[in-house]
Amino acid sequence: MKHIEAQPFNYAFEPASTALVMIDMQHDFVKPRGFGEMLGNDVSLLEATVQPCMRVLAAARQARMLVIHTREGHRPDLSDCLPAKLTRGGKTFIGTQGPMGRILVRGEKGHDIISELYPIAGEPVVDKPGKGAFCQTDLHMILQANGIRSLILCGVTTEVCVNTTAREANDRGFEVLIAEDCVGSYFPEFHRAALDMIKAQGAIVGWISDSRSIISALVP
Ligand code: TIU
Repeated sequence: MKHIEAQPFNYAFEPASTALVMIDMQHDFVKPRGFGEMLGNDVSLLEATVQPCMRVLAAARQARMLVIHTREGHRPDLSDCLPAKLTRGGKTFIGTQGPMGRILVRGEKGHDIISELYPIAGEPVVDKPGKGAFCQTDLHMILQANGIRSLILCGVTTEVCVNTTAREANDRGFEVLIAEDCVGSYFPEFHRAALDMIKAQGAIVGWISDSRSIISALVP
């Protein structure tokens, strides 16, 4: 068993049964002129996560861990986008034409993962229509087929897709660790509160650590 320094207490894991899940590191959330910015957010707040994410991704690859990438988005005909989601934000953004193609539509540049963190051969990419990565996807089956019991989460945004996925995973019996400098939010106060909620009450949802501690456990 290996250990990562974490809160509220150290996180025990075996690399062979642990997956790194990179959540929604897509142009539409991280870069200017995408979905995040159209919703009125300052996307530069998410840029700080890219470098630490790159370091954790490299360490996970070196440790031969399973790496999974997720992307939030929809079919071009939007048949998998529920009306309630389509009109959130007070306006229809999803599916409209933006500078990086149609917003949050699969196959468009805005929907794809940023080049710094691009998947390599053998790393499953899970396309998800919702905020949680388990909702209407084959993620659970991929984890089970690979004997995964522990998840290290990176990505955006802390209180939306990362938090929803952490809760879904915890309820399915996975041990979830979030790398705090590898997750980001458009709202610093939500970021902090979202992380505090995960680790409260003796890791009620999971553990919080950082890229440095994770990397030193993965590639000592
Ligand atoms: N808006 C926001 O904070 N997030 C999302 O819509 N999706 C993800 O977090 N990926």
